Amino acid sequence: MRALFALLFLLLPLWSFSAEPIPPSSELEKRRSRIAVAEAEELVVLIAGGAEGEEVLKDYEYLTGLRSWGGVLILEEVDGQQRSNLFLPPKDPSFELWHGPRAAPDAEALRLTGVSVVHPLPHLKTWLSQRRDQIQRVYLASKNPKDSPKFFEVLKDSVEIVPAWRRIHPFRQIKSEWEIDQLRRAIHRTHQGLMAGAAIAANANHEWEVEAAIEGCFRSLGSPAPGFSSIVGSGERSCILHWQENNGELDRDGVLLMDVGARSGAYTADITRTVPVSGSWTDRQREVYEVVLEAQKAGIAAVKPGATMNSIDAAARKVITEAGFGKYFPHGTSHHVGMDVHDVGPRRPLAPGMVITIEPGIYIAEEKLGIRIEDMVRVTEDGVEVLSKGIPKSAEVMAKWVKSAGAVKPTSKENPAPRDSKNPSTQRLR
Ligand SMILES: [Mn+2]
Repeated sequence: MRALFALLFLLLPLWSFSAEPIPPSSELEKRRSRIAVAEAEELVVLIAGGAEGEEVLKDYEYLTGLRSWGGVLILEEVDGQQRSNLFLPPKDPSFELWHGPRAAPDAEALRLTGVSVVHPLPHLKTWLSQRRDQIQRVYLASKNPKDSPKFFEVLKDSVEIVPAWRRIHPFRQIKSEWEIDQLRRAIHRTHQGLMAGAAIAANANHEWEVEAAIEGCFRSLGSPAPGFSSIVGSGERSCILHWQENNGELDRDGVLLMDVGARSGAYTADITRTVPVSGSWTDRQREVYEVVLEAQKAGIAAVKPGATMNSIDAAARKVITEAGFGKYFPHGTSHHVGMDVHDVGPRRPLAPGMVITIEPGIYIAEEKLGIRIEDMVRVTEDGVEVLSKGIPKSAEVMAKWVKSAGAVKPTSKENPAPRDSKNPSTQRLR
């Protein structure tokens, strides 16, 4: 029996080492099919990069689903059809000794990615030289600027190199149902982490203890890593917009601001909740909290196709300004979120499938009082869906989260939130 299990284990494809989902090949094919190039004259070239402690180029992962280092994806047009060429490093036992299995140029890579052809990476130079006389323009994405001469020395000097994001990001900005599912999973994990962080606040003395509780919860639920450096600030540090040192003492009479995001695979959540460290709001804290909450709801209500980041910001800002706190709201209200916490542009009116944050805040440094409330929303055909609507945000529940110290146990059950039916600064927050 044990031998049978060992055999089954050996037969598992290398990707099954990853519990995190990768996109089905049909999804990847759909993504690639939107990227058109001129036949014979143009190529889209994505160089994965990657190294120890460094992830691959996001646009490469977006179009291949692969996270292993060293691949190159080239899209070309042949006989009116897109042909996708994936160049992968040959299987290398010495690489795998140090870093584990990685995608190799074989039938399994072909099946998982759905590309037209998989080539061994050493064939790349010959492949390019065969197209030397025709190629006029290359849409290139690479993490390393030195890649350009290295890969294109075989092409003519006159070849125009254009950033590939122009061809990719307008589509990456629109999230598919599969991607929305990933974001829901990341949001669920973030919900659990925020509760764990609030619950420990009553018994902790330092921001790092809260950070550890949050990130420990994320990891225990399978998040590969936090989607960005956690912001955990109490007292005066609640007013530092990107406070990431998280090394201060908890202000027992103050607030605790937690701006964090777990991941699901390549996708990150980005949610902020602010709680009273003591488990009880002061009147002043409560007053400011209610203004931010009202502003956040106004921002959410302004989301619909055709709205802009500016119009949403204006809706949220109006509430804060009219309440007399205008000068204490020094950042923009929204940014796109997806594979990157500040996900790709371009800046344009909102369209169905875009996912953005709504995160107004009021930061009164002289009172050591900073409050931000951040949710993630999806633009729908007729309005907005709050993807993080399962995460409470009322002042009452925020206080209860702290008071219930010890009672909140992270759950490993994946339980995404139910679906909803229904400019002073442009600086973006996390
Ligand atoms: Mn954010």
